[in-house]
Amino acid sequence: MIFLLFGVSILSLSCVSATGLNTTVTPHVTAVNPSNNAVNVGVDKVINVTFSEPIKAGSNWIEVTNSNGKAIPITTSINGSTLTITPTNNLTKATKYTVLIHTGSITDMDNNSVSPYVSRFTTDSTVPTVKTADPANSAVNIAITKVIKITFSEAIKTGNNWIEVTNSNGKAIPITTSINGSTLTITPTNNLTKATKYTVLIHTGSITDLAGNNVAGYVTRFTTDGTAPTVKTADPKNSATNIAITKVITVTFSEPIKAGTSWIEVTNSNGKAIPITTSINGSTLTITPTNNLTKATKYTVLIHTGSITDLAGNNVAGYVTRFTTDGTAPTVKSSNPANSATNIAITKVITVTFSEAIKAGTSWIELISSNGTSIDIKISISGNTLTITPTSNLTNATPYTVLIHTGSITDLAGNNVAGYVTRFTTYMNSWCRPVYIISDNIINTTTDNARINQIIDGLATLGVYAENCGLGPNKHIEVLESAQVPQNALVVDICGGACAGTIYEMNTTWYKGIKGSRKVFTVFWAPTSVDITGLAWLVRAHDDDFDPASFTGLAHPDQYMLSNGYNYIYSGDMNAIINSIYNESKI
Ligand SMILES: [Ca+2]
Ligand SMILES: [Ca+2]
Ligand SMILES: [Ca+2]
Repeated sequence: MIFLLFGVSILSLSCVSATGLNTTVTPHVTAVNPSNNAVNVGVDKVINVTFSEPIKAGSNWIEVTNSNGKAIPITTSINGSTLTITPTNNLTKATKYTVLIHTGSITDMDNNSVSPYVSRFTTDSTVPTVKTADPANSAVNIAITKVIKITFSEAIKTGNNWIEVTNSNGKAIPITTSINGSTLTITPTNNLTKATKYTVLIHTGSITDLAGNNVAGYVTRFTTDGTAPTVKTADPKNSATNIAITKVITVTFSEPIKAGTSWIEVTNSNGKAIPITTSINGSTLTITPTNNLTKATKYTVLIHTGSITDLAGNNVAGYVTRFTTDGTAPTVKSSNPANSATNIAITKVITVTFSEAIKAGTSWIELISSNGTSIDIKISISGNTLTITPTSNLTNATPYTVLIHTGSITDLAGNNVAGYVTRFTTYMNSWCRPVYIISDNIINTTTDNARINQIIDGLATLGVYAENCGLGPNKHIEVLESAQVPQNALVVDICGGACAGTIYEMNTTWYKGIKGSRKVFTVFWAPTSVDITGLAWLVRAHDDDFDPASFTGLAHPDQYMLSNGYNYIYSGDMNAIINSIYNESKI
Protein backbone atom coordinates (compact mmCIF):
# COMPACT_ATOMS: atom_id res chain seq x y z
CA MET A 1 0.00 0.00 0.00
CA ILE A 2 2.78 2.41 0.91
CA PHE A 3 4.66 1.52 -2.29
CA LEU A 4 1.53 2.20 -4.30
CA LEU A 5 1.09 5.59 -2.63
CA PHE A 6 4.70 6.35 -3.42
CA GLY A 7 4.11 5.12 -6.95
CA VAL A 8 1.39 7.71 -7.42
CA SER A 9 3.71 10.30 -5.98
CA ILE A 10 6.56 9.23 -8.22
CA LEU A 11 4.29 9.37 -11.30
CA SER A 12 3.24 12.87 -10.31
CA LEU A 13 6.85 13.85 -9.66
CA SER A 14 7.98 12.41 -12.93
CA CYS A 15 5.63 14.84 -14.77
CA VAL A 16 7.19 17.71 -12.90
CA SER A 17 10.56 16.19 -13.58
CA ALA A 18 9.82 16.05 -17.37
CA THR A 19 8.99 19.74 -17.37
CA GLY A 20 11.94 20.30 -15.15
CA LEU A 21 14.22 18.68 -17.73
CA ASN A 22 13.20 21.41 -20.25
CA THR A 23 13.57 24.21 -17.82
CA THR A 24 17.11 24.93 -18.82
CA VAL A 25 16.63 24.46 -22.63
CA THR A 26 15.89 27.63 -24.60
CA PRO A 27 13.30 27.40 -27.39
CA HIS A 28 14.65 27.65 -30.90
CA VAL A 29 13.14 28.09 -34.36
CA THR A 30 12.59 24.83 -36.25
CA ALA A 31 10.81 26.23 -39.34
CA VAL A 32 9.88 29.55 -40.90
CA ASN A 33 7.45 30.30 -43.73
CA PRO A 34 8.42 32.07 -45.97
CA SER A 35 11.71 30.23 -45.66
CA ASN A 36 14.81 32.28 -45.07
CA ASN A 37 15.86 34.07 -48.29
CA ALA A 38 12.67 33.00 -50.13
CA VAL A 39 11.81 35.04 -53.20
CA ASN A 40 8.58 35.74 -55.11
CA VAL A 41 6.62 35.71 -51.90
CA GLY A 42 3.01 36.82 -52.17
CA VAL A 43 2.29 40.35 -50.95
CA ASP A 44 -0.52 39.03 -48.79
CA LYS A 45 1.81 36.55 -47.10
CA VAL A 46 1.21 35.69 -43.43
CA ILE A 47 4.49 34.70 -41.71
CA ASN A 48 4.62 31.57 -39.55
CA VAL A 49 7.55 30.74 -37.24
CA THR A 50 7.57 27.34 -35.58
CA PHE A 51 9.52 26.69 -32.38
CA SER A 52 10.99 23.60 -30.77
CA GLU A 53 8.44 23.73 -27.92
CA PRO A 54 5.30 25.57 -26.87
CA ILE A 55 5.87 29.26 -26.48
CA LYS A 56 4.33 32.42 -25.11
CA ALA A 57 4.87 36.09 -25.68
CA GLY A 58 7.76 37.65 -23.80
CA SER A 59 8.39 41.25 -22.94
CA ASN A 60 10.48 42.29 -25.94
CA TRP A 61 9.21 43.05 -29.42
CA ILE A 62 9.00 41.35 -32.78
CA GLU A 63 9.62 43.30 -35.97
CA VAL A 64 9.23 43.02 -39.71
CA THR A 65 11.22 45.68 -41.55
CA ASN A 66 11.18 46.63 -45.20
CA SER A 67 14.22 47.28 -47.37
CA ASN A 68 14.52 50.76 -45.86
CA GLY A 69 14.88 49.21 -42.41
CA LYS A 70 11.52 50.59 -41.44
CA ALA A 71 9.23 48.41 -39.35
CA ILE A 72 5.86 47.79 -40.95
CA PRO A 73 2.67 47.43 -38.89
CA ILE A 74 2.00 43.85 -37.86
CA THR A 75 -0.04 41.82 -35.42
CA THR A 76 1.22 38.63 -33.77
CA SER A 77 -0.45 35.63 -32.25
CA ILE A 78 0.73 32.37 -30.72
CA ASN A 79 -0.82 28.94 -30.96
CA GLY A 80 1.13 26.15 -29.26
CA SER A 81 4.63 26.29 -30.65
CA THR A 82 3.74 28.53 -33.60
CA LEU A 83 4.10 32.28 -33.84
CA THR A 84 1.99 33.92 -36.55
CA ILE A 85 2.97 37.38 -37.81
CA THR A 86 0.31 39.12 -39.92
CA PRO A 87 1.28 42.32 -41.74
CA THR A 88 -1.52 44.82 -41.28
CA ASN A 89 -1.30 45.88 -44.94
CA ASN A 90 -0.29 44.03 -48.09
CA LEU A 91 3.45 43.90 -48.51
CA THR A 92 5.10 45.83 -51.31
CA LYS A 93 6.02 43.87 -54.43
CA ALA A 94 9.69 43.16 -55.22
CA THR A 95 10.78 44.21 -51.72
CA LYS A 96 13.16 42.53 -49.28
CA TYR A 97 11.64 42.06 -45.80
CA THR A 98 13.40 41.07 -42.58
CA VAL A 99 11.68 39.26 -39.72
CA LEU A 100 13.34 40.02 -36.37
CA ILE A 101 12.52 38.02 -33.24
CA HIS A 102 14.39 39.79 -30.51
CA THR A 103 15.67 38.10 -27.34
CA GLY A 104 12.93 38.12 -24.75
CA SER A 105 10.13 38.57 -27.26
CA ILE A 106 9.27 34.87 -27.08
CA THR A 107 9.84 32.47 -24.18
CA ASP A 108 9.00 28.88 -23.48
CA MET A 109 6.53 28.03 -20.73
CA ASP A 110 9.39 28.14 -18.21
CA ASN A 111 10.25 31.68 -19.30
CA ASN A 112 13.42 30.60 -21.08
CA SER A 113 13.88 33.24 -23.72
CA VAL A 114 14.37 32.54 -27.40
CA SER A 115 17.74 33.46 -28.88
CA PRO A 116 17.62 36.36 -31.34
CA TYR A 117 16.31 35.12 -34.70
CA VAL A 118 16.41 36.75 -38.12
CA SER A 119 14.80 35.55 -41.38
CA ARG A 120 14.54 37.38 -44.73
CA PHE A 121 12.38 37.08 -47.82
CA THR A 122 11.65 39.05 -50.96
CA THR A 123 8.13 39.65 -52.32
CA ASP A 124 6.86 38.78 -55.81
CA SER A 125 8.74 40.55 -58.59
CA THR A 126 7.87 38.17 -61.44
CA VAL A 127 5.45 39.43 -64.08
CA PRO A 128 2.58 37.11 -65.03
CA THR A 129 2.84 35.63 -68.52
CA VAL A 130 0.21 34.24 -70.86
CA LYS A 131 0.15 30.43 -70.79
CA THR A 132 -2.73 29.74 -73.20
CA ALA A 133 -5.23 31.65 -75.29
CA ASP A 134 -8.56 30.34 -76.53
CA PRO A 135 -9.00 30.88 -79.47
CA ALA A 136 -5.35 30.07 -80.06
CA ASN A 137 -3.39 32.72 -81.88
CA SER A 138 -4.19 32.67 -85.63
CA ALA A 139 -7.11 30.24 -85.15
CA VAL A 140 -9.73 30.26 -87.92
CA ASN A 141 -13.38 29.24 -88.23
CA ILE A 142 -14.15 30.48 -84.75
CA ALA A 143 -17.81 30.56 -83.70
CA ILE A 144 -19.31 34.03 -83.68
CA THR A 145 -20.52 33.37 -80.13
CA LYS A 146 -17.01 32.66 -78.95
CA VAL A 147 -16.06 33.70 -75.40
CA ILE A 148 -12.31 34.41 -75.26
CA LYS A 149 -10.26 32.95 -72.42
CA ILE A 150 -6.63 33.77 -71.61
CA THR A 151 -4.83 31.88 -68.90
CA PHE A 152 -1.80 33.33 -67.09
CA SER A 153 1.14 31.83 -65.24
CA GLU A 154 -0.31 32.92 -61.89
CA ALA A 155 -3.36 34.44 -60.28
CA ILE A 156 -4.13 37.85 -61.71
CA LYS A 157 -6.18 40.94 -61.09
CA THR A 158 -7.31 43.89 -63.15
CA GLY A 159 -4.72 46.63 -63.66
CA ASN A 160 -5.36 50.20 -64.63
CA ASN A 161 -4.86 49.93 -68.38
CA TRP A 162 -7.43 48.59 -70.83
CA ILE A 163 -8.11 45.40 -72.76
CA GLU A 164 -9.41 45.59 -76.32
CA VAL A 165 -10.85 43.34 -79.00
CA THR A 166 -10.75 45.03 -82.39
CA ASN A 167 -12.32 43.91 -85.64
CA SER A 168 -10.67 43.92 -89.03
CA ASN A 169 -11.29 47.66 -89.31
CA GLY A 170 -9.28 48.17 -86.16
CA LYS A 171 -12.42 49.24 -84.32
CA ALA A 172 -12.84 48.05 -80.72
CA ILE A 173 -16.00 46.02 -80.18
CA PRO A 174 -17.96 46.15 -76.90
CA ILE A 175 -16.79 43.52 -74.41
CA THR A 176 -16.96 42.67 -70.75
CA THR A 177 -14.10 41.08 -68.85
CA SER A 178 -13.88 38.99 -65.74
CA ILE A 179 -11.12 37.27 -63.84
CA ASN A 180 -11.18 33.97 -62.00
CA GLY A 181 -7.85 32.90 -60.48
CA SER A 182 -5.36 32.94 -63.30
CA THR A 183 -7.95 33.15 -66.11
CA LEU A 184 -9.13 36.28 -67.88
CA THR A 185 -12.49 35.89 -69.66
CA ILE A 186 -13.40 38.36 -72.41
CA THR A 187 -17.04 38.21 -73.49
CA PRO A 188 -18.05 40.18 -76.58
CA THR A 189 -21.33 41.95 -75.87
CA ASN A 190 -22.72 41.02 -79.30
CA ASN A 191 -22.16 38.09 -81.62
CA LEU A 192 -19.01 38.48 -83.64
CA THR A 193 -19.22 38.96 -87.41
CA LYS A 194 -18.64 35.90 -89.63
CA ALA A 195 -15.43 35.60 -91.64
CA THR A 196 -13.79 38.49 -89.75
CA LYS A 197 -10.30 38.80 -88.28
CA TYR A 198 -10.29 39.90 -84.64
CA THR A 199 -7.36 41.09 -82.54
CA VAL A 200 -7.28 40.73 -78.76
CA LEU A 201 -5.02 43.37 -77.14
CA ILE A 202 -3.99 43.06 -73.50
CA HIS A 203 -2.18 46.33 -72.97
CA THR A 204 0.68 46.54 -70.48
CA GLY A 205 -0.78 47.35 -67.07
CA SER A 206 -4.25 46.06 -67.89
CA ILE A 207 -3.52 42.86 -65.96
CA THR A 208 -1.15 42.40 -63.02
CA ASP A 209 -0.36 39.59 -60.70
CA LEU A 210 -1.72 39.88 -57.18
CA ALA A 211 1.51 41.73 -56.21
CA GLY A 212 0.86 44.28 -58.92
CA ASN A 213 3.53 43.16 -61.37
CA ASN A 214 2.29 44.21 -64.80
CA VAL A 215 1.73 41.65 -67.50
CA ALA A 216 3.69 42.54 -70.63
CA GLY A 217 1.55 43.71 -73.55
CA TYR A 218 0.00 40.69 -75.33
CA VAL A 219 -1.67 40.32 -78.70
CA THR A 220 -3.55 37.31 -80.12
CA ARG A 221 -5.63 37.11 -83.30
CA PHE A 222 -8.35 34.86 -84.63
CA THR A 223 -10.77 34.75 -87.56
CA THR A 224 -14.47 33.90 -87.25
CA ASP A 225 -16.32 31.19 -89.20
CA GLY A 226 -16.25 31.86 -92.94
CA THR A 227 -16.93 28.27 -94.06
CA ALA A 228 -20.32 27.39 -95.48
CA PRO A 229 -21.99 24.27 -94.05
CA THR A 230 -22.13 21.30 -96.41
CA VAL A 231 -24.45 18.32 -96.54
CA LYS A 232 -22.84 15.23 -95.01
CA THR A 233 -25.70 12.73 -95.33
CA ALA A 234 -29.29 12.62 -96.47
CA ASP A 235 -31.89 10.06 -95.43
CA PRO A 236 -33.32 8.83 -97.77
CA LYS A 237 -30.07 8.74 -99.69
CA ASN A 238 -30.06 10.40 -103.09
CA SER A 239 -31.74 8.11 -105.66
CA ALA A 240 -33.00 5.74 -102.96
CA THR A 241 -36.03 3.66 -103.91
CA ASN A 242 -38.76 1.77 -102.08
CA ILE A 243 -38.98 4.45 -99.41
CA ALA A 244 -41.85 4.19 -96.92
CA ILE A 245 -44.67 6.65 -97.56
CA THR A 246 -44.40 7.74 -93.91
CA LYS A 247 -40.75 8.63 -94.31
CA VAL A 248 -39.41 11.59 -92.37
CA ILE A 249 -36.51 13.12 -94.28
CA THR A 250 -33.32 14.12 -92.45
CA VAL A 251 -30.33 16.00 -93.85
CA THR A 252 -27.18 16.24 -91.76
CA PHE A 253 -24.70 19.09 -92.26
CA SER A 254 -21.02 19.53 -91.54
CA GLU A 255 -21.73 21.84 -88.59
CA PRO A 256 -24.64 23.17 -86.52
CA ILE A 257 -27.13 25.06 -88.64
CA LYS A 258 -30.06 27.43 -88.39
CA ALA A 259 -32.88 28.43 -90.71
CA GLY A 260 -32.01 31.03 -93.30
CA THR A 261 -34.32 33.31 -95.24
CA SER A 262 -34.91 31.14 -98.31
CA TRP A 263 -37.19 28.09 -98.50
CA ILE A 264 -36.97 24.32 -98.51
CA GLU A 265 -39.19 22.28 -100.81
CA VAL A 266 -40.22 18.70 -101.40
CA THR A 267 -41.82 18.27 -104.80
CA ASN A 268 -43.62 15.26 -106.23
CA SER A 269 -43.15 13.82 -109.71
CA ASN A 270 -45.41 16.55 -111.09
CA GLY A 271 -43.04 19.15 -109.69
CA LYS A 272 -45.65 20.25 -107.20
CA ALA A 273 -44.48 21.12 -103.69
CA ILE A 274 -46.12 19.01 -101.00
CA PRO A 275 -46.90 20.40 -97.53
CA ILE A 276 -44.04 19.89 -95.09
CA THR A 277 -42.78 21.13 -91.77
CA THR A 278 -39.09 21.55 -91.00
CA SER A 279 -37.12 21.58 -87.79
CA ILE A 280 -33.46 21.87 -86.90
CA ASN A 281 -31.56 20.17 -84.11
CA GLY A 282 -27.83 20.81 -84.00
CA SER A 283 -26.46 19.95 -87.42
CA THR A 284 -29.59 18.03 -88.55
CA LEU A 285 -32.46 19.36 -90.62
CA THR A 286 -35.67 17.30 -90.34
CA ILE A 287 -38.32 17.59 -93.04
CA THR A 288 -41.66 16.03 -92.13
CA PRO A 289 -44.27 15.72 -94.89
CA THR A 290 -47.63 16.75 -93.47
CA ASN A 291 -49.42 13.84 -95.19
CA ASN A 292 -48.32 10.36 -96.17
CA LEU A 293 -46.38 10.34 -99.41
CA THR A 294 -47.82 8.65 -102.49
CA LYS A 295 -46.60 5.15 -103.36
CA ALA A 296 -44.28 4.61 -106.32
CA THR A 297 -43.65 8.32 -106.69
CA LYS A 298 -40.41 10.19 -107.27
CA TYR A 299 -39.84 13.04 -104.81
CA THR A 300 -37.26 15.82 -104.96
CA VAL A 301 -35.94 17.57 -101.86
CA LEU A 302 -34.71 21.10 -102.65
CA ILE A 303 -32.67 23.02 -100.11
CA HIS A 304 -32.40 26.40 -101.77
CA THR A 305 -29.33 28.58 -101.24
CA GLY A 306 -29.93 30.74 -98.19
CA SER A 307 -32.55 28.42 -96.68
CA ILE A 308 -29.98 27.04 -94.25
CA THR A 309 -26.92 28.78 -92.80
CA ASP A 310 -24.35 27.88 -90.21
CA LEU A 311 -24.64 29.65 -86.86
CA ALA A 312 -22.37 32.40 -88.23
CA GLY A 313 -24.75 32.95 -91.13
CA ASN A 314 -22.70 31.35 -93.90
CA ASN A 315 -25.18 30.07 -96.51
CA VAL A 316 -25.35 26.42 -97.44
CA ALA A 317 -25.04 25.97 -101.20
CA GLY A 318 -28.23 24.82 -102.94
CA TYR A 319 -28.73 21.06 -102.50
CA VAL A 320 -30.98 18.57 -104.24
CA THR A 321 -31.66 14.94 -103.35
CA ARG A 322 -34.25 12.60 -104.83
CA PHE A 323 -35.96 9.41 -103.74
CA THR A 324 -38.81 7.20 -104.87
CA THR A 325 -41.48 5.79 -102.59
CA ASP A 326 -42.40 2.14 -102.25
CA GLY A 327 -43.64 0.70 -105.53
CA THR A 328 -42.92 -2.93 -104.72
CA ALA A 329 -45.82 -5.25 -104.00
CA PRO A 330 -45.49 -7.43 -100.92
CA THR A 331 -44.96 -11.11 -101.62
CA VAL A 332 -45.70 -14.17 -99.54
CA LYS A 333 -42.54 -15.44 -97.86
CA SER A 334 -44.08 -18.41 -96.10
CA SER A 335 -47.35 -19.82 -94.92
CA ASN A 336 -48.16 -22.00 -91.96
CA PRO A 337 -49.45 -24.60 -92.73
CA ALA A 338 -47.09 -24.81 -95.70
CA ASN A 339 -48.67 -25.32 -99.08
CA SER A 340 -49.81 -28.97 -99.49
CA ALA A 341 -49.18 -29.74 -95.82
CA THR A 342 -51.13 -32.67 -94.43
CA ASN A 343 -52.23 -33.86 -91.00
CA ILE A 344 -52.94 -30.32 -89.86
CA ALA A 345 -54.77 -29.95 -86.56
CA ILE A 346 -58.42 -28.94 -86.86
CA THR A 347 -57.70 -26.12 -84.37
CA LYS A 348 -54.98 -24.72 -86.59
CA VAL A 349 -54.57 -20.94 -86.79
CA ILE A 350 -53.22 -20.08 -90.22
CA THR A 351 -50.45 -17.53 -90.63
CA VAL A 352 -49.05 -16.06 -93.83
CA THR A 353 -45.84 -14.06 -93.68
CA PHE A 354 -45.11 -11.38 -96.25
CA SER A 355 -41.95 -9.72 -97.50
CA GLU A 356 -42.79 -6.48 -95.71
CA ALA A 357 -45.25 -4.92 -93.29
CA ILE A 358 -48.81 -5.18 -94.58
CA LYS A 359 -52.29 -3.86 -93.98
CA ALA A 360 -55.77 -4.97 -94.99
CA GLY A 361 -56.88 -4.00 -98.47
CA THR A 362 -60.37 -3.75 -99.90
CA SER A 363 -60.76 -7.31 -101.24
CA TRP A 364 -61.41 -10.42 -99.21
CA ILE A 365 -59.60 -13.45 -97.86
CA GLU A 366 -61.24 -16.86 -97.90
CA LEU A 367 -60.79 -20.26 -96.34
CA ILE A 368 -62.69 -22.88 -98.34
CA SER A 369 -63.13 -26.56 -97.58
CA SER A 370 -62.94 -29.19 -100.31
CA ASN A 371 -66.73 -29.26 -100.75
CA GLY A 372 -66.69 -25.54 -101.56
CA THR A 373 -67.93 -24.36 -98.18
CA SER A 374 -66.54 -21.00 -97.11
CA ILE A 375 -65.35 -21.25 -93.51
CA ASP A 376 -66.00 -18.39 -91.08
CA ILE A 377 -62.68 -16.80 -90.24
CA LYS A 378 -61.27 -13.83 -88.41
CA ILE A 379 -58.41 -11.85 -89.91
CA SER A 380 -55.71 -9.97 -88.06
CA ILE A 381 -52.47 -8.36 -89.15
CA SER A 382 -49.32 -7.67 -87.19
CA GLY A 383 -46.29 -6.31 -89.00
CA ASN A 384 -45.48 -8.70 -91.84
CA THR A 385 -47.88 -11.41 -90.68
CA LEU A 386 -51.47 -12.13 -91.61
CA THR A 387 -53.30 -14.40 -89.18
CA ILE A 388 -56.42 -16.29 -90.25
CA THR A 389 -58.35 -17.82 -87.38
CA PRO A 390 -61.29 -20.13 -88.18
CA THR A 391 -64.14 -19.26 -85.81
CA SER A 392 -64.82 -22.97 -85.20
CA ASN A 393 -62.80 -26.16 -85.47
CA LEU A 394 -62.03 -27.41 -88.97
CA THR A 395 -63.06 -30.93 -90.02
CA ASN A 396 -60.63 -33.80 -89.92
CA ALA A 397 -59.27 -35.35 -93.10
CA THR A 398 -60.39 -32.40 -95.22
CA PRO A 399 -58.46 -30.40 -97.79
CA TYR A 400 -58.74 -26.65 -97.27
CA THR A 401 -57.78 -23.81 -99.57
CA VAL A 402 -56.68 -20.37 -98.37
CA LEU A 403 -57.40 -17.68 -100.97
CA ILE A 404 -55.79 -14.27 -100.57
CA HIS A 405 -57.51 -12.35 -103.34
CA THR A 406 -55.65 -9.57 -105.11
CA GLY A 407 -56.28 -6.36 -103.22
CA SER A 408 -57.11 -8.05 -99.93
CA ILE A 409 -53.65 -7.27 -98.58
CA THR A 410 -51.38 -4.34 -99.44
CA ASP A 411 -48.09 -3.05 -98.15
CA LEU A 412 -48.18 0.07 -96.02
CA ALA A 413 -47.81 2.15 -99.18
CA GLY A 414 -50.89 0.47 -100.66
CA ASN A 415 -49.18 -1.80 -103.21
CA ASN A 416 -51.45 -4.81 -103.70
CA VAL A 417 -50.26 -8.31 -102.96
CA ALA A 418 -50.81 -10.59 -105.94
CA GLY A 419 -53.52 -13.21 -105.50
CA TYR A 420 -52.17 -16.14 -103.46
CA VAL A 421 -53.46 -19.64 -102.89
CA THR A 422 -52.22 -22.22 -100.41
CA ARG A 423 -53.74 -25.60 -99.52
CA PHE A 424 -53.53 -27.95 -96.63
CA THR A 425 -55.33 -31.03 -95.41
CA THR A 426 -56.43 -31.60 -91.84
CA TYR A 427 -55.53 -34.57 -89.71
CA MET A 428 -56.48 -38.01 -90.98
CA ASN A 429 -56.58 -41.16 -88.91
CA SER A 430 -53.39 -42.95 -89.69
CA TRP A 431 -55.29 -46.19 -90.24
CA CYS A 432 -57.60 -44.99 -93.00
CA ARG A 433 -57.75 -43.11 -96.26
CA PRO A 434 -60.10 -40.12 -96.75
CA VAL A 435 -63.00 -41.19 -98.94
CA TYR A 436 -64.20 -39.31 -102.05
CA ILE A 437 -67.49 -40.59 -103.43
CA ILE A 438 -69.05 -40.11 -106.87
CA SER A 439 -72.08 -41.75 -108.38
CA ASP A 440 -73.67 -42.44 -111.74
CA ASN A 441 -77.04 -40.86 -112.24
CA ILE A 442 -78.92 -43.88 -110.90
CA ILE A 443 -82.39 -42.95 -109.56
CA ASN A 444 -82.50 -39.15 -109.41
CA THR A 445 -80.34 -36.38 -107.98
CA THR A 446 -82.15 -36.31 -104.65
CA THR A 447 -82.03 -40.05 -104.06
CA ASP A 448 -78.51 -40.47 -105.38
CA ASN A 449 -77.18 -37.63 -103.16
CA ALA A 450 -79.15 -38.96 -100.19
CA ARG A 451 -77.46 -42.35 -100.64
CA ILE A 452 -74.02 -40.74 -100.74
CA ASN A 453 -74.75 -38.58 -97.69
CA GLN A 454 -75.98 -41.63 -95.79
CA ILE A 455 -72.72 -43.36 -96.61
CA ILE A 456 -70.73 -40.27 -95.49
CA ASP A 457 -72.60 -40.20 -92.18
CA GLY A 458 -72.13 -43.93 -91.71
CA LEU A 459 -68.41 -43.69 -92.35
CA ALA A 460 -68.13 -40.71 -90.00
CA THR A 461 -69.50 -42.81 -87.15
CA LEU A 462 -66.72 -45.26 -87.92
CA GLY A 463 -64.14 -42.44 -87.82
CA VAL A 464 -63.59 -42.18 -91.57
CA TYR A 465 -63.79 -38.89 -93.38
CA ALA A 466 -65.77 -38.92 -96.64
CA GLU A 467 -67.16 -36.36 -99.00
CA ASN A 468 -69.52 -36.17 -101.93
CA CYS A 469 -67.74 -35.35 -105.19
CA GLY A 470 -70.88 -35.27 -107.30
CA LEU A 471 -73.08 -37.17 -109.72
CA GLY A 472 -72.81 -37.84 -113.44
CA PRO A 473 -71.50 -40.19 -116.11
CA ASN A 474 -67.97 -38.74 -116.15
CA LYS A 475 -67.56 -38.02 -112.42
CA HIS A 476 -65.44 -41.17 -111.99
CA ILE A 477 -62.83 -39.55 -114.25
CA GLU A 478 -63.24 -35.99 -112.96
CA VAL A 479 -62.62 -37.10 -109.37
CA LEU A 480 -59.28 -38.63 -110.39
CA GLU A 481 -58.32 -35.54 -112.37
CA SER A 482 -59.03 -33.26 -109.42
CA ALA A 483 -56.01 -31.87 -107.59
CA GLN A 484 -58.30 -31.43 -104.56
CA VAL A 485 -58.49 -35.19 -104.07
CA PRO A 486 -55.33 -36.24 -102.24
CA GLN A 487 -53.19 -39.08 -103.44
CA ASN A 488 -53.96 -41.13 -100.34
CA ALA A 489 -57.70 -40.96 -101.08
CA LEU A 490 -60.05 -43.91 -101.45
CA VAL A 491 -62.22 -43.05 -104.45
CA VAL A 492 -65.62 -44.77 -104.42
CA ASP A 493 -67.47 -45.09 -107.74
CA ILE A 494 -71.16 -45.92 -107.26
CA CYS A 495 -72.55 -47.52 -110.42
CA GLY A 496 -76.13 -48.25 -111.41
CA GLY A 497 -74.99 -51.02 -113.70
CA ALA A 498 -71.89 -52.85 -114.96
CA CYS A 499 -70.25 -51.52 -118.10
CA ALA A 500 -67.59 -53.59 -119.92
CA GLY A 501 -65.84 -50.51 -121.33
CA THR A 502 -65.62 -48.75 -117.97
CA ILE A 503 -64.17 -51.85 -116.28
CA TYR A 504 -61.71 -52.42 -119.12
CA GLU A 505 -60.62 -48.78 -119.01
CA MET A 506 -59.52 -49.14 -115.37
CA ASN A 507 -56.46 -51.09 -116.48
CA THR A 508 -55.31 -48.63 -119.15
CA THR A 509 -52.11 -46.63 -118.69
CA TRP A 510 -54.10 -43.42 -119.05
CA TYR A 511 -56.49 -44.33 -116.24
CA LYS A 512 -53.69 -45.41 -113.94
CA GLY A 513 -51.91 -42.15 -114.73
CA ILE A 514 -54.77 -39.98 -113.49
CA LYS A 515 -55.50 -42.35 -110.60
CA GLY A 516 -51.96 -42.02 -109.24
CA SER A 517 -51.56 -43.67 -105.87
CA ARG A 518 -55.23 -43.31 -104.98
CA LYS A 519 -57.30 -46.44 -104.41
CA VAL A 520 -60.53 -46.98 -106.39
CA PHE A 521 -63.45 -49.08 -105.07
CA THR A 522 -66.63 -49.75 -107.03
CA VAL A 523 -70.13 -50.12 -105.61
CA PHE A 524 -72.59 -51.82 -108.05
CA TRP A 525 -75.85 -50.75 -106.46
CA ALA A 526 -78.17 -53.79 -106.61
CA PRO A 527 -80.37 -54.65 -108.18
CA THR A 528 -78.70 -54.04 -111.53
CA SER A 529 -79.45 -55.75 -114.85
CA VAL A 530 -76.43 -57.95 -114.30
CA ASP A 531 -74.17 -58.97 -111.40
CA ILE A 532 -70.60 -59.43 -112.65
CA THR A 533 -69.78 -61.90 -109.89
CA GLY A 534 -69.02 -65.24 -111.66
CA LEU A 535 -70.05 -63.76 -114.99
CA ALA A 536 -68.27 -65.35 -118.01
CA TRP A 537 -68.82 -62.49 -120.40
CA LEU A 538 -69.95 -58.90 -119.93
CA VAL A 539 -71.23 -57.58 -123.19
CA ARG A 540 -70.57 -54.05 -124.21
CA ALA A 541 -73.60 -51.92 -123.29
CA HIS A 542 -75.62 -50.39 -126.07
CA ASP A 543 -74.83 -46.88 -124.80
CA ASP A 544 -71.16 -47.59 -124.15
CA ASP A 545 -69.17 -45.27 -126.46
CA PHE A 546 -65.87 -46.87 -125.52
CA ASP A 547 -63.20 -46.95 -128.27
CA PRO A 548 -62.44 -49.05 -130.25
CA ALA A 549 -65.71 -50.06 -131.80
CA SER A 550 -64.23 -53.58 -132.16
CA PHE A 551 -64.41 -53.88 -128.36
CA THR A 552 -67.51 -55.99 -127.91
CA GLY A 553 -67.24 -57.08 -124.27
CA LEU A 554 -65.09 -58.33 -121.38
CA ALA A 555 -64.61 -61.95 -120.31
CA HIS A 556 -64.85 -62.63 -116.56
CA PRO A 557 -65.16 -58.94 -115.62
CA ASP A 558 -65.03 -59.75 -111.87
CA GLN A 559 -61.70 -61.56 -112.21
CA TYR A 560 -60.46 -58.79 -114.50
CA MET A 561 -61.13 -56.18 -111.81
CA LEU A 562 -59.72 -58.20 -108.92
CA SER A 563 -56.61 -59.24 -110.84
CA ASN A 564 -55.94 -55.57 -111.63
CA GLY A 565 -56.22 -54.56 -107.97
CA TYR A 566 -59.78 -53.24 -107.89
CA ASN A 567 -62.27 -54.52 -105.28
CA TYR A 568 -66.02 -54.08 -105.66
CA ILE A 569 -69.28 -54.82 -103.91
CA TYR A 570 -72.60 -55.82 -105.50
CA SER A 571 -75.18 -54.81 -102.97
CA GLY A 572 -78.22 -52.69 -102.32
CA ASP A 573 -77.78 -52.94 -98.56
CA MET A 574 -76.64 -49.65 -97.08
CA ASN A 575 -74.92 -51.15 -94.03
CA ALA A 576 -73.08 -53.69 -96.20
CA ILE A 577 -71.95 -50.93 -98.53
CA ILE A 578 -70.75 -48.67 -95.66
CA ASN A 579 -68.88 -51.57 -94.05
CA SER A 580 -67.21 -52.52 -97.29
CA ILE A 581 -66.07 -48.90 -97.91
CA TYR A 582 -64.88 -48.74 -94.30
CA ASN A 583 -62.82 -51.90 -94.78
CA GLU A 584 -61.42 -50.60 -98.08
CA SER A 585 -60.42 -47.29 -96.44
CA LYS A 586 -58.16 -49.08 -93.94
CA ILE A 587 -54.51 -48.77 -94.68
CA1 LIG B 1 4.36 37.49 -60.05
CA1 LIG C 1 -19.23 27.39 -90.96
CA1 LIG D 1 -43.66 -2.51 -100.84
